[in-house]
Amino acid sequence: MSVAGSTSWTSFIKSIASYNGDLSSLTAPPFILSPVSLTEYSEYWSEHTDLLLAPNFIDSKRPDAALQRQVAVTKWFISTLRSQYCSRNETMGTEKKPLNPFLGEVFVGKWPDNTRDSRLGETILLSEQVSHHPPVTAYSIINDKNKTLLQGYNRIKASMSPTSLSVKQFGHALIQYDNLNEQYLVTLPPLHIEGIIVANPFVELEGKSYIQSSNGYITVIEYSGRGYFSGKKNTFKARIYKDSASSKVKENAIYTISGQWSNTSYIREGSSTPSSKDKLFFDSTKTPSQKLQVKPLEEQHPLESRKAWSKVAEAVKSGDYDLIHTEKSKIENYQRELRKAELDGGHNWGTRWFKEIDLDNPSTVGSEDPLVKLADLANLSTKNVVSGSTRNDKDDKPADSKHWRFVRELYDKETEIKI
Ligand code: HCR
Repeated sequence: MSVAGSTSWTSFIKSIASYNGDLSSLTAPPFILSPVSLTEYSEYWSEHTDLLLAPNFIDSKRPDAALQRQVAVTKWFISTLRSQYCSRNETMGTEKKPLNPFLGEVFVGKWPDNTRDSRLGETILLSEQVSHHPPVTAYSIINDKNKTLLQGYNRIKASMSPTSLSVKQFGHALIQYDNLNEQYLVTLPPLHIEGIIVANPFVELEGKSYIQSSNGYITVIEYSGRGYFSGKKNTFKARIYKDSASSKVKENAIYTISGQWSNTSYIREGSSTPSSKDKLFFDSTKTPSQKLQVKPLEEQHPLESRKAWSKVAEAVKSGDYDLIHTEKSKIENYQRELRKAELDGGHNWGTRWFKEIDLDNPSTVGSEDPLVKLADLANLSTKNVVSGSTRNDKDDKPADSKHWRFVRELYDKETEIKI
């Protein structure tokens, strides 16, 4: 790194010290900026559409069909992690600071069915920045052919320790397999960014996340970085239990899966740790992700991420700091004007496809929200707290019970944004 580069890196590290999850407070040198907005990250949930839809194709007459669906959902979830947490390192060399989405920004696209028998059908992604302070991205992944819907939202809270940035995720994902009348709650793992001091940042997952099925089955996934389980990076151990009560004792596990989410993992029955002699569970190196198909820029609406950020993205790619600043300021100033006009006119920005529900206020909820039943089964908090907080644990602090939900009718009425 040049002397100039290292100087701006030092001021970046200083700005990180007070970073709380609001990307606008981070002044990063150009080489650490990504030309991609955070609204695009929602795509990572379904780059293995076949695995997301797989539970629909498990023979429901099998006596262990529900358990095999839990295994399938676990496999899908593990398959998402490489894109979610490694893809910037793989495509751009290191983790990068994404563009900070503006309120109302959307990112949409589709995964066409590429199977010979067309059994998957088309899957679409709707991602929307539903809040700017604090930044919240909500998304919905819809496959009508198999009556499958994955929806969720996330926001982050960050804090700097002496050498790494610690990130807690708020929000969750919910999957509905309507043909199976089955729902799943997926919680989001904590993470930290290592390698900041040496200007080579990368993500390590930590702690736990859960996948709770409406059938009772629960998968408990424990993450560790380099060293803890096996000396290898990006390792995890997932155990599938009959229900949350039996998950209190590891020996009750029906299946144990272990390995690297960015590489290979193995599965075996029972609670002992599988090795490479056991059955291969997932090999992310041999399972290429299917990229979302996004319309060319000329066909995009001004609120669509790539269209809105195109000039900034070009400036980032060419490393032109002044131009990045000029183009970003245009977007930010326009957003400020919009907010002021809304304030003057006495109305708020209306979100497009998502609405905020408040579990403490039944009139906002409609029919029963799946989170209530699933969090109950998993003994997880239904409050707006760190994702995966168990009831009454240290992160289940006094908080509201507001969550973002997809409203299908709003999308059905959409006339401006085309997929
Ligand atoms: C923490 C992070 C922004 C948030 C990103 C999230 C949590 C967003 C939701 C996705 O579903 C999952 C996800 C994956 C990313 O790994 C995570 C990002 C990693 C880095 C980025 C920081 C804000 C970047 C800080 C700047 C770095 C270079 C030190």
